[in-house]
Amino acid sequence: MKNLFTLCIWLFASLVLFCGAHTAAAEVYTVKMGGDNGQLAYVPKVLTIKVGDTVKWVNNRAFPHNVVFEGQPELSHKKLMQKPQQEVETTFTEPGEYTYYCTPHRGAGMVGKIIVQ
Ligand SMILES: [Cu+2]
Repeated sequence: MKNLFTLCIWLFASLVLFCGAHTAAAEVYTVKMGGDNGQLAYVPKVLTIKVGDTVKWVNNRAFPHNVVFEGQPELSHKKLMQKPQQEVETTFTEPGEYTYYCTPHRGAGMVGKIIVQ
């Protein structure tokens, strides 16, 4: 009887741990478009996240900007953002390294990378 009780406790604890691990909240990370000093850059330039996390790009300075992952329209936001604090977001569901750029400022070095682990 005592063993059965122990088993039940163990099963319950395992269930709680298992569910907890699978409902761990996905994070939302913010990338500024345009440095605070007006620099044509994504800040941070390289961002490491986990599968299921979301990246939110927010218009900061020197816009218009956009977010283009070459060959991956489902991740991209090609429409130029003209308004202050305008934002777009993408949720990443596959691990990998994703480089992206801003169409008008690519030549000026406005490129970024999302590393999804
Ligand atoms: Cu730009």
